[in-house]
Amino acid sequence: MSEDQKTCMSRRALLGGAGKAAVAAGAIGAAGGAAFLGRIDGRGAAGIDSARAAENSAAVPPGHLDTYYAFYSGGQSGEVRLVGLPSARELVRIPVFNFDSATGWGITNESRKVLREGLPDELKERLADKYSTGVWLNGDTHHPHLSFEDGTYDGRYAFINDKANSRVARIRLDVMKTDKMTFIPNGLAVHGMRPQKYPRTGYVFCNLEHRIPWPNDGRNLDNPEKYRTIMTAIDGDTMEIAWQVEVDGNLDNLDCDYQGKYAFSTCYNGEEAVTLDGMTANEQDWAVIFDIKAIEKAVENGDYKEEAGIPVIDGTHGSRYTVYVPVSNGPHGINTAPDKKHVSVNGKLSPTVTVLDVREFDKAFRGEIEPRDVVVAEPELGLGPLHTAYDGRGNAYTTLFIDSQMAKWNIEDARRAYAGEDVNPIMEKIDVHYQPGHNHTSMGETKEADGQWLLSLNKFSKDRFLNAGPLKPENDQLIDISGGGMELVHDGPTFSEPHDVAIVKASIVNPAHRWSRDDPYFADAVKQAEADGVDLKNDTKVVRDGNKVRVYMWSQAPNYGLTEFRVKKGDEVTVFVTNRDDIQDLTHGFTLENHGIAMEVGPQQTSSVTFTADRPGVYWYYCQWFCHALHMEMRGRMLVEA
Ligand code: CUK
Ligand code: CUA
Repeated sequence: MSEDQKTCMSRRALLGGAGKAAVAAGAIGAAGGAAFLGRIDGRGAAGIDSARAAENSAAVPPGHLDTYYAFYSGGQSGEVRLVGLPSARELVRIPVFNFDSATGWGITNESRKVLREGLPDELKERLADKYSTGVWLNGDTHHPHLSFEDGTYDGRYAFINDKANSRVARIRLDVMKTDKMTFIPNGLAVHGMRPQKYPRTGYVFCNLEHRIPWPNDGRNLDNPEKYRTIMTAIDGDTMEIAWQVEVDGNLDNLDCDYQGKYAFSTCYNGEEAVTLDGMTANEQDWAVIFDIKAIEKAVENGDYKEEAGIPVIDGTHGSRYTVYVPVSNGPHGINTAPDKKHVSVNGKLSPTVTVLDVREFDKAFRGEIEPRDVVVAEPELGLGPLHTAYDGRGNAYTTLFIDSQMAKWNIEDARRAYAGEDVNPIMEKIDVHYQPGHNHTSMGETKEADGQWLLSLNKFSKDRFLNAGPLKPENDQLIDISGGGMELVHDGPTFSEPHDVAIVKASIVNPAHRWSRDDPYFADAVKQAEADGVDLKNDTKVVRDGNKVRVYMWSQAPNYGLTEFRVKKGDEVTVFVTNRDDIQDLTHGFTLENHGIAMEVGPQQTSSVTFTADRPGVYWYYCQWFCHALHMEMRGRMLVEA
């Protein structure tokens, strides 16, 4: 526990209240803080009216730390956001598939290397001609999930899908940077995605939602019956694709078990149609279960064909690697409970959630029971169930999109009702505002679900905030579930659809304060410097190599190692900046005026950027992160000779 957390704990004890309900009022989030801030006015937590404080258990006083990290997807912004909970204070944004002006993501050589890995091979060379960017700069992130070991988070990585451009990325939690990106062929729209929970991650399972012809080369445009799609397993350690499984229908969301044996997905288009009417025509769709061990054996034994260089196993109807469990038309979310037994398949078009028992899956694969016999409950909850979260006490919370409600229900009671007993599994419903999609509980997708907090990610905010124009924010609502009920404690506007979020105990994530000098993230720069005989931390040097010029400089508040460098018109210039400041929070930058260039250079980090000096003249570069009283003076000139 950090010093700050200790202080926080002791203050809590001082207040003498019951747990977090007694934490004093304070800033309650990025948007909602102002009203409460006035109550703090430097008196410290002890000076606060505790009755008022108890009104809002989401309050975290200024200077105090949150107890959870929330990893939000950024939806169609293509990024991931790091937020502290319960205050809902946004900490940083982590650029992934998007372009980011602040950090130079999409500009620096280090980020472009990662982004280029996420291009399909056939575009790696061609894209540079077609678009000046040379990389894709949009994405659509939906499902942030952290790496696991033995059923709980291990603090190494976060993974995130890109529905827009069929990619999966990995974020290193030590530096909160995207370090790998994988493009997935043989389908379109990477949607459902989960890391393996046991024994560790391991695989990252990814669904491709939209069917396309194989090969997708123009010969089968008008023959949807020839379209196919696949589930993909990526190796989370190498980010290489391990194998794929072809399925019938399509693949929406995905989860996996706590035993390391099965992954399972929802399918809303068993019809394999290409129009809305077609996709919703049948009364039933299904959830498909994948037998991971059997698939691994199939790969070992060569029971596959190769598509785009990847082993593709046949998992269509009749395959021994899959079981198709019929459920009502159009299921959506699929969520494994922390009890390690139950899986909720959320009905979407049906008012029900279909509960599967993973302990029955072996029998279904052996053909001893019918696929549908793995269903052990099917409570009717309300209209538009999309996703389910859990509190670790045997209860489930399901979002009802159409009803704009959160339904709390008990899993055992739902089983008893399904078995014919006269019990109502629904415990409580509350209104949320409005149209919830995903929800998530603190540690709720791990075996350590702690039943403290529930987030409802609502697609519409309507009248809940100041009118921001035609494009309004979403509304993410924080619900306190620690007391056994559901108490709505905070509204938080979010922009550009965070579909999903993972809420993680703060102690599990341990980011660094500074970069390590031998970090692989900028190893290429270090290697180039060695070849040029440059000590990055101590030398400044301009190396000419034909019309390639490499400029090396360090930064140390408020100075650059070089206050000018001289190149010729037409030179391909690479600038390396190494921040030799070792002080926490002392980030510098390098912005080159009128060249579209900016980069972040964190403590002990090296960043580099390559561009063509195509216009003679004087161009200033300056530091764009306010680092020192003389920050404005931290600048230098690039002199471009005609
Ligand atoms: S999906 Cu968005 S509400 Cu992409 Cu997880 Cu369900
Ligand atoms: Cu360095 Cu501002």
